[in-house]
Amino acid sequence: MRKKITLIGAGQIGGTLAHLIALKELGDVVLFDVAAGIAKGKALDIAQSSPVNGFNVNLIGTDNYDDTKSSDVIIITAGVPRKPGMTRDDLLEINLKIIKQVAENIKSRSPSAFVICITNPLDVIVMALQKYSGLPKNKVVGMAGILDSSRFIYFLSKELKVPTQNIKSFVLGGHGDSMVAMLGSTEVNGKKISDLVKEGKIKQETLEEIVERTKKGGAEIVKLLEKGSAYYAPAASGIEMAESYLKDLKKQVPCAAYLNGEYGFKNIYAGVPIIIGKNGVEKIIELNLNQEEKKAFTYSVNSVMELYKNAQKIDPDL
Ligand code: A3D
Repeated sequence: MRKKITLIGAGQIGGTLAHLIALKELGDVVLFDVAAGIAKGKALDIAQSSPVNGFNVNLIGTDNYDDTKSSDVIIITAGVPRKPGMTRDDLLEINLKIIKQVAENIKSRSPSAFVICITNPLDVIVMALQKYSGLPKNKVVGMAGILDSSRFIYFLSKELKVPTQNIKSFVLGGHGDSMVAMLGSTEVNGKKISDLVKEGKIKQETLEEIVERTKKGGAEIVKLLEKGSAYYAPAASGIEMAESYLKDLKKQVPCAAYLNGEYGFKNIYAGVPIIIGKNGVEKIIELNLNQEEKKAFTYSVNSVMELYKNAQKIDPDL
């Protein structure tokens, strides 16, 4: 039987997710949005491309949560994106309310689903989603690290004129301006990035500029688009997580996962490398961070904790 994938939020990312799921035939798609017309229109539009693209999955649009019942995977993008000049944290109050409603509806209809959250501010929203829904912590994860890492690798590949496939790196911590590019684990054609700096292949300041551009990668696109935020790369990143779960690929990917003592933190979601397989988050990989990375990671997780305290002030249920 085909898997059932529900997308809560049929906006820019939701629509792109639906299209990718159909093209990859990952499962049948339920596109849910409070704006029913958008969900129905996008589902119908994508379904009408099936004769051309040759995929065989069902797509429906709806504003009725009953249609989402017994989903295998749920990807949440419901909420408001940034406008130019806004930080992700500015979205907290409005998106928290939305996520509470979404969580209650998931809990009652799809308690066994693997749930991927994309709504910002990511780390705090995914933590709130887990609390509100009561779903197991290994089944509720946030998408951010794959996107941030992908941006970093792309910028490096352009600078070094090396195919992206030949670069290994990842970005950890919270999905905000304090995210941490793991330079100590960054390799280009199997060589450490620090060796490339020593050899003069890339200047230290250029590398720092790329790290900065990665941190502000989302804002750069918000500014260019003028309306809305990035959606192609965020959707592709969410799909990588869903696919690893559905096909039990056990990929190692950086995601916002619940920490229970790993990296010295407890009771908080933050971006770390995890293994995603048929059981959801099957393992959290603990990397050996150098002093500088440890400091930056701690700072980043502390900023997530601070923002979570603000969320608790907004809603004492948290
Ligand atoms: P957008 O195109 O505005 O789509 C959001 C959709 O959510 C709209 O169609 C709304 O109608 C719908 N919606 C609003 N309230 C509800 C509700 N209560 N229930 C169901 N649907 C609702 O935004 P988008 O798709 O561009 O972005 C969605 C979210 O993802 C935003 O919060 C962004 O900030 C976030 N985002 C996160 C990343 C990460 O890397 C974590 C990257 C890019 C965007």
